[in-house]
Amino acid sequence: MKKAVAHLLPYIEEEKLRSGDAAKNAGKILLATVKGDVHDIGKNIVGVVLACNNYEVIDMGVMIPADKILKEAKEREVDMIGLSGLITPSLDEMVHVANEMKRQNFEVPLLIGGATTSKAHTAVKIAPQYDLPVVHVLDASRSVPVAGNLLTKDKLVRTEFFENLKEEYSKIRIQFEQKKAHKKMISIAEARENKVKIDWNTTNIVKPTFTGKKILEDYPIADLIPFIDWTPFFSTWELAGKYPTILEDKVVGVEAKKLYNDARTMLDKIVAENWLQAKGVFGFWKANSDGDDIKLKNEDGKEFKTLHSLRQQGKKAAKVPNLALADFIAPKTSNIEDYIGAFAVTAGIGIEEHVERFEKDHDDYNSIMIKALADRLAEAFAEKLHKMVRTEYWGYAKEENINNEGLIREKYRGIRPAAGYPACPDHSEKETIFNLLKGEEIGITLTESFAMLPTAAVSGLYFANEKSKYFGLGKVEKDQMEDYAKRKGKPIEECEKWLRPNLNY
Ligand code: B12
Repeated sequence: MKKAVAHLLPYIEEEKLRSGDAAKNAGKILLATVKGDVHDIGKNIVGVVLACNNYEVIDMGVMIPADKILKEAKEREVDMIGLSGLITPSLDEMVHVANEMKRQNFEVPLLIGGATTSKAHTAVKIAPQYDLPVVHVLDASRSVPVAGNLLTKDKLVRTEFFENLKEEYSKIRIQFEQKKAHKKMISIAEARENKVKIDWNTTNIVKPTFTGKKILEDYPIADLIPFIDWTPFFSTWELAGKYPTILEDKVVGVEAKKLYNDARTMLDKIVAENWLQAKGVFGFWKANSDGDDIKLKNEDGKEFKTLHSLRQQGKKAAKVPNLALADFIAPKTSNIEDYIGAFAVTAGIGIEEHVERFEKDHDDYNSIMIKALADRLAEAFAEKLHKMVRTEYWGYAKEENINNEGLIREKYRGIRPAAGYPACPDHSEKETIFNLLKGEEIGITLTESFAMLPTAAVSGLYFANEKSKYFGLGKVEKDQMEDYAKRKGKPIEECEKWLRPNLNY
């Protein structure tokens, strides 16, 4: 890891020194984050590391449609294409790019990376679309040896690398089919029979202090800093370890401390010179569950919006329920009024001018630093607002007294599942959340893949029930998807697109 970090930092320094140096003869690589996806920190770090290993890197940026990527690749006669993506909808887009590369007779390797990608998905879904090497790369430091093996002048090494890859990926496809075949699943009817049992008559339902939505305009960044979870910050720089112990780590401590000090210095500037603005919108609505759906009601109790939840369908051990988020809201049949909340926050407003300023100076270090900090601040805003909701705005946990460590470990009552996370993997539910909150009023917009802009943004729902907990949906069967599509009033094919990794068929 020290090497990786040592690996990253000197590169970034060196890149600044040598930018524009023509000796980039290891090969020409085109990088892009696919259509509908806004995430670029990961891609940028890969670009810096490859550029410092004498690759000419053409970085097209984010939200790039397949035809544009392939047109640019042809015109620039690149030796390799690299795709990045953070959210599930991007996986289908990567399959589409590979398919188009075959249709257009491309003859260059394809690299796949990003938080949502995996070797399994690449082997099972992307590689079969294209006859040339398609390689999943876990992180930046591995992109160098992979690129080297794929572009080396030594034909033997290239061929051997591709043969080994083909063998490895075909094994993964067989394992995937076997796992799917052996996965013990139950019907959606049985799963609903085994839902979590809550006695609503004895459940203490607290009425929020208001219903409808509230905007937090220009929330003080300084007030968010104490809520920062620093551990993911260090993993962005490929430094593994938990904060704060990582600062004293024998191997990476020195690097971690340098990074942390630079980050604190930049945070001081962000606050003193108002580099970033944080805005949030949140609210509460009367609600009752209706099967696996959650019906929201306006002031006069009329249903006006529906959120759709999915239920775990894997066979569970005795006394273990098959969960769905709707279980945590009182059912209509209980005749008990319950409530649900929703939120969207960002800390990325104003970031562009600073990123442009750093990139103009070929200062990748600070360009990545401000993006990583904006992400941390967005997550900190979500954490702080949830605390204010529990103790004040909704007020179902007024006595709560938890420090930041406890908050990061979710030691509080209630949950804030973010759309796209394992309990609600369907990103398209963000459409309903944003209709409810009017996120555009605070400058957050959705892409066609329901990613949010500014990138440093988080959105989700609030559940107060003391039995509510985070869970992974896991795999679902066709019977539930047919029912889900009917409830959403959408063709099943469209619903399947948003839930591809969860389909067990
Ligand atoms: C930090 C983080 C965030 C940050 C910022 C993310 C970012 N990078 O822009 C914030 C807080 C803003 C965020 C928000 C959200 N997130 Co988030 N996030 C994460 C987290 C914890 C780490 C991702 C990260 O930044 N890693 C650090 C960077 C440097 O790594 P990386 O992007 O993976 O890139 C490295 C490699 O993948 C590789 N690589 C990347 N690209 C490429 C390209 C090529 C060609 C190559 C060779 C290699 C390569 O090299 C890079 C450097 O090593 C992951 C969980 C995880 N452990 O991965 C969840 C995760 C990615 N987030 C998730 C979700 C759902 C969201 C939200 C939709 C939640 C919500 N409803 O608000 C939002 C979306 C925001 C938006 N704008 O639309 C889900 C995605 C699930 C899915 N499959 O769709 C994850 C997987 C969490 C989970 N367990 O479900 N998130």
